[in-house]
Amino acid sequence: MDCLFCKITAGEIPAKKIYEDELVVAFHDIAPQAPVHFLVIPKKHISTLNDLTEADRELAGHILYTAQRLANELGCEQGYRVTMNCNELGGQTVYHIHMHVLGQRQLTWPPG
Ligand code: D5M
Repeated sequence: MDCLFCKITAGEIPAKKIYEDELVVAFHDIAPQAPVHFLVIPKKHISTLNDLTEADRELAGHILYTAQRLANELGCEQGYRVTMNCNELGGQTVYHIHMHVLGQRQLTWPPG
């Protein structure tokens, strides 16, 4: 499968990895939108949030928990944002689900 994030998971494309376990990988975003901006992805290929199934409930929780843990480890304890863009109108450009974690600047609302 020609998937950028599967290739990062497999080590075929380099990334600045922060964390990895049997279920997820976290790495710095290549185009950071904040002083801290990293992505948490499942190793399993799931194209969009709409493709999550009942069987992925634990994995989805693990992605969120990993995001929280790493955000705090990277100095975002004063606040941060997690985002998952879904499909074209949601702003998704890479079709392997990923949770953005942004921190260490004042984030505003609503997003664009
Ligand atoms: O976000 C896709 C994100 O993926 C976007 O913020 C850039 C990032 N990206 C793209 N290629 C790479 C590589 N090679 N390393 C690290 N980060 C990358 P989306 O929510 O789909 O718009």
